[in-house]
Amino acid sequence: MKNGKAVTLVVALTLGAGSAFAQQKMEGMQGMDMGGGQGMPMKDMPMGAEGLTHHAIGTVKKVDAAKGMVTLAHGPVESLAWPSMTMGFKVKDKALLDKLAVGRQVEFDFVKEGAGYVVTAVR
Ligand SMILES: [Cu+2]
Repeated sequence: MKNGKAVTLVVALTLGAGSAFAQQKMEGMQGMDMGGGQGMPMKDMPMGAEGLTHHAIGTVKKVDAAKGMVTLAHGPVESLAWPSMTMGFKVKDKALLDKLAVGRQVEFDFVKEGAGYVVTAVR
């Protein structure tokens, strides 16, 4: 009987300690998951990049006022490690189209938005 009680006590203690340990371990793992969440900036990176404003100089090639799109032959963009290229941008505000006459060379700011890039300012 005495031995039986002792065993039960030991088992209880062990279980208690075990569950406490398991809980700590789980908390540790949650902490690690949060760390993984910090590693997640991999996933969030596009979002982070989305906040960045990039600058470029380009020549207006085409304007689609109805769609609020402009095609620009732009120079290298250091912040994106882009070479020169011709590509389409959306304009954030159609009023910007006033400054985007075909053939004009412009200095412009743009941001990543979803899968595309949006011109936010034109100088
Ligand atoms: Cu480009």
